Amino acid sequence: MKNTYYRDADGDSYGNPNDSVQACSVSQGYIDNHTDCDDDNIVINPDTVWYKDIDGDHCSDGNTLTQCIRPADYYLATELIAVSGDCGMIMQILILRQPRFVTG
Ligand SMILES: [Ca+2]
Ligand SMILES: [Ca+2]
Ligand SMILES: [Ca+2]
Repeated sequence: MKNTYYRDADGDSYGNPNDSVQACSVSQGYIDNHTDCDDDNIVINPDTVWYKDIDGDHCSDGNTLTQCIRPADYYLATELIAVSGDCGMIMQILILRQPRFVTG
């Protein structure tokens, strides 16, 4: 009895639904699942965590989605400066480090 195996070109262990073979056993470069939406990119798969950055300053507000297709206004961790805090913490630290001038 033959099974269907799917091409896993990028090696992320998720197969390409549009590229399958019928075989008795799994062969090199093929896998028994078909949930990779981008089989040319190892970092894009159904376990990919996307970080929300709606204002485009490369700092996420900490909201995430885990799915294959990139949602609108979401980015990979590697595309961002920070994955939480939305740069607010960084700005706050910078402000706190400023020398304080006593007035009055
Ligand atoms: Ca793949
Ligand atoms: Ca992939
Ligand atoms: Ca942001």
